[in-house]
Amino acid sequence: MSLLKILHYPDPRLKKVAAPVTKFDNALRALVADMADTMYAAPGIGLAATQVDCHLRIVVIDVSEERNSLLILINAKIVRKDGLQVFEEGCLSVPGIYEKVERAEEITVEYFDLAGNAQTLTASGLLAVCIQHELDHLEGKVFVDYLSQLKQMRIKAKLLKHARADM
Ligand code: K2U
Ligand code: ZN
Repeated sequence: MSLLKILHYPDPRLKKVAAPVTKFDNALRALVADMADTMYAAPGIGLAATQVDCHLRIVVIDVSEERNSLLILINAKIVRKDGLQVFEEGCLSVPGIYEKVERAEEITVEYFDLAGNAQTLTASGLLAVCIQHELDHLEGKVFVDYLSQLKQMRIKAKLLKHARADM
């Protein structure tokens, strides 16, 4: 079990765009295991590789009550979006900040599983929000980017002040 360091906003590495996974090997399996350990320990219901400074298109998610239904999305792409929903989001990279974000209510996602098999998933509700939130991370986007410039400035100032206090 290895816990990885989660980058905190406004770290510029959170803005990097992740590259596709090309090797479905033991190194990938080890990274996914560490990401899952890190997500469960945080605790969170999702984690993107970008957040642990690994810029590959990998996301782990578990929205189950029992915390025993790990979903691994590799090279995921949203191919259909329907409806709208508003959810008060948080983020392991933006500790202590919760803001409403509008996203698609239902999505269809094409991705590869850990064995390299192509899969398709249709999700709605919290799972749809989480998948969209995590795939944003792989594009270098954090949920605060949807907020007003004033709110973004205030959040940046607050988190930078906390970071200095922790030094
Ligand atoms: O990307 C992350 O930081 C993981 C988020 C995923 C998430 C954000 C907003 C909405 C749904 C999922 C963390 O899990 S934030 C913690 C959390 C926990 C339970 C429910 C919602 C958010
Ligand atoms: Zn996040």
